[in-house]
Parts: sequence; structure tokens; C-alpha cells
Amino acid sequence: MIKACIFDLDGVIVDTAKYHFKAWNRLAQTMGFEITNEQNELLKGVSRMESLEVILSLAKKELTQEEKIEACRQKNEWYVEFISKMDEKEILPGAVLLLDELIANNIKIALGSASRNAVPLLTKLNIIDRFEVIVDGTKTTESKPHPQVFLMGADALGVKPEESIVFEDSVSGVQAANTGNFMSVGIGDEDQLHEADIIFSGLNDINLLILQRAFAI
Ligand code: B16
Ligand code: MG
Repeated sequence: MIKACIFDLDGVIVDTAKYHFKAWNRLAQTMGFEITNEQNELLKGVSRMESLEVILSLAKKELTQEEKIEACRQKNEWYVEFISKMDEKEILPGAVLLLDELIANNIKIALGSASRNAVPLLTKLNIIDRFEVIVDGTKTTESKPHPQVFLMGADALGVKPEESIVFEDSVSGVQAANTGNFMSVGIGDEDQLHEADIIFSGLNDINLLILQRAFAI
């Protein structure tokens, strides 16, 4: 039985992946390089500081600890500026419909996100009430592909991982779900997310019946 669904935020519920990319690229440009789309895939689902570490290693740049903290602060300032202009139109198609169908069928809902901006963003978009549990980057000590964020979500909901589906748009997030023994649904590109149990291009392709059939339960 599907007892719970745990949703990643950026790239699954809201279209913020593009703003993370823009803000990181703006930072990269100040250092004299550009981040490619392919390199950007490595940043999805990864915490702010770890994303910076990935960028620095791609660019073969070194920064002091103080400079890294300042770079992350600057990136977040730009990112927050972008998301402050967002409204409900940027909730991804099908997200609210699916959440409401799951809730109506007594399936528990949690958020499992690496972002430290998750609560203000969900509040701004008026969808925070749909999440019984929120586990975000302010609560975790491990980053995806470690399954901690999803295990904490399942634990707080009082369900087992094998009774829960994780929805993820990042390779690291799909790996986290699989390592944690969750059912995994990849949202996005089939080639990128081939490790997921099933893959859809967006939440608007999914309803409860489709999930029940896909996982044969
Ligand atoms: P913040 P998710 C992740 O969110 C993003 O995919 C990733 O690109 C970002 O670096 C990370 O959150 C941290 O976000 O800088 O807002 O704390 O996909 O796990 O919901
Ligand atoms: Mg994501």
C-alpha cells in the first residue's frame, strides 16, 4: 500500500531549478566562467555549500573558507531576489491537483528538500498547508544522495520507506530515495534519471491510479 508521498521541492513542485541555475551562473561569471546545462545537473538536489564546491572544482578555482561563505551568501541573495518575484503561476503543472488527490485519499504528504528557502517559498506560494511534515536543509546534516532527508520525512509521518514514494528531479535525490528503500519516481529527463523506478516528465502525467498500477499495489 502507498501510505505516503514525499516530494522534493525545487524542480518537482516549483520551477525554481532555473533560478538556482541563474544565480550560480551569475556567481560563476564573476569568477570568469559559465556553467553548462550538463554541469548544472550536478548541482540539483545538492546543498548550497556543496554546490559551490562542485562549481569550484569544475572551474579549478580555490577560495578561502571566508570567501566560500561570502560566495554562498551572494548566490543566495540573488536567488532570494528571483524567488521573491514568484507567484502561484510558477507552481509546476499538476502539482496542486496531485497533492489534493493524495490528501483526499488519506495518503500522507511530506516535503524532502535540500533547500534552506523551502518554508518561505511554500508560504509565499500558498501551498505550505498541504504538507503534514517539512524536512528541509535547515533540519538535515547529510546531503542527497544520503537518504537522511527522506528517512526523516517517513519517520515524522510514521510510515516505512517501502510504503512511501519519493518524487525527485535530481540524480542525487533519486539515488537517495533508492538507498533509503523508497519507491522512486523521477520527474524530468529519462536519460538523466534512469535509476528511478519510474520516470515522468511532470506531475501532470501522474495520478493515484497511475502510481498504484506502476508499483503494482
Ligand atoms: P538553498 P531540492 C535543492 O532543493 C536544489 O535542487 C539545489 O539546487 C539547491 O542548491 C539546494 O536545494 C539548496 O538550496 O540554497 O535554497 O538552501 O531540489 O532538494 O528541493
Ligand atoms: Mg529538486
